[in-house]
Amino acid sequence: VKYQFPDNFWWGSAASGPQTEGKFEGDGKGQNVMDYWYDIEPEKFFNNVGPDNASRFYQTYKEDIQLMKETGHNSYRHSIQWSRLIPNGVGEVNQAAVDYYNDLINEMIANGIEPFMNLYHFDMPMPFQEKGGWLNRETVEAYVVYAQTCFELFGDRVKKWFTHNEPIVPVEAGYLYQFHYPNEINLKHAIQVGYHEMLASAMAVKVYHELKLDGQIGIILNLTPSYPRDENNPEDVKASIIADAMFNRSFLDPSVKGTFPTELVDIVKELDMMPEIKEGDLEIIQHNTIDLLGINYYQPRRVKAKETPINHEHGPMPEDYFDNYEMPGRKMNPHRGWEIYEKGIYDILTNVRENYGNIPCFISENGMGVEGEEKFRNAEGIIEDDYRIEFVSEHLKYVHQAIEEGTNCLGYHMWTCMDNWSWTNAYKNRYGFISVNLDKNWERSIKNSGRWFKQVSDNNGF
Ligand code: BGP
Repeated sequence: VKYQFPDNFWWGSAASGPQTEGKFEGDGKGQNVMDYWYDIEPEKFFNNVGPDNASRFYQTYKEDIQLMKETGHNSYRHSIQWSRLIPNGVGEVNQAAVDYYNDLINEMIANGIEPFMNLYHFDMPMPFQEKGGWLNRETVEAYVVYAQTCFELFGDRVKKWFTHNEPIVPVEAGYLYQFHYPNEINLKHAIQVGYHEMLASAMAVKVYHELKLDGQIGIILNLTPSYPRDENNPEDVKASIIADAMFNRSFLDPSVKGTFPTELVDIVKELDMMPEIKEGDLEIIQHNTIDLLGINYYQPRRVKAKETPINHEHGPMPEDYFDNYEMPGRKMNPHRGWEIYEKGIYDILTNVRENYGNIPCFISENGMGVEGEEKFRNAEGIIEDDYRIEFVSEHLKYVHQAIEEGTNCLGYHMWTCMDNWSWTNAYKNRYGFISVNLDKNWERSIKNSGRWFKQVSDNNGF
């Protein structure tokens, strides 16, 4: 073994309730925003495949947990579906959901897989979406009640909790770049939504700590290191600092340090777009920082000083402050159109060590989306995804280096365990260690990468 990882390193993968369980309203689940959007605009979803066609984990989790074992998982992240547990968002708790989550958690533990539970993965209960979703302060209050319900029901066994997955995504997707409902372009709304998500997170952290449940609570952030076109050009560097403040530090700073970056606050004030902040909010954010940081890393952001004219059509936008830079020669994933830059993971981990008090952290998502993966299935029916093995091992080398240099990184979770449904992309990009054959009744089979990962986990390195 050349790259040996620390003892008790977390090897596993991540997924979410909405992407794996499916809609299955039969068991008392309420409607969430994705279910609703699919009902009204199915054509927005790749091949018209919606959330009711997720990978059926709700029915097959027992068998799926065996496959997790066979692929070396000692931990796995799932998310509780708010609208499954509390169908109207507030009020009555759905007993079928309590039974299901209890059984899921117990089954994982019995099989040596530590459950990591996330509370929010883009799945706003519809009764709250109708009132504006995260725009509305009432959602924050309801979310905190939901969080407390989860801690009280499952917190005796679940020791790793997360308040949100990628809170920047509802901001970007719903209110800036139009890839999730409600499809707006409205920076003022985007800022309010982000602020409320952050406040809700701090309030949930507070409740969790008050319950003294002997576990850790954190947040999962997709961090995209912002590299300037030219490090010696102060205008490029300034653009990269602003992009970093907007897309990374906007959640990273308040989550870990309890404060918002001044670069961002200055811009928001200048635009006269300060969110509604109630008395005492900022103290809550300041005093209720996280115990554990989950880092999702897929690709970096490359920026340069603004050169193109500002587009005023929709009012102010983040891109008024920088231009994206398509660096010549950068390595691209030909399938997903995302840059592959392995060293980015090291840069993030180093930044967390140097500038965020070396808070305990782990890689909570990293992975390679591939279209048309069926063509790599061999005669034995196994998908030969050696590109994924290379992708993961090249990233792991940098994780290893950061740990050697002192970063407190405790694990690596790939996105994802088994191919799953992904928002508007549905099943277009496959990410799993395990394939799901949609033409063969959702049949599962372990890919080459899953077999490889088992060895990595068994050897605690590679
Ligand atoms: C992350 C999300 C996941 C998943 C993944 C892959 O940002 O946390 O939920 O969607 O991206 O995304 P896609 O299938 O669009 O390539």
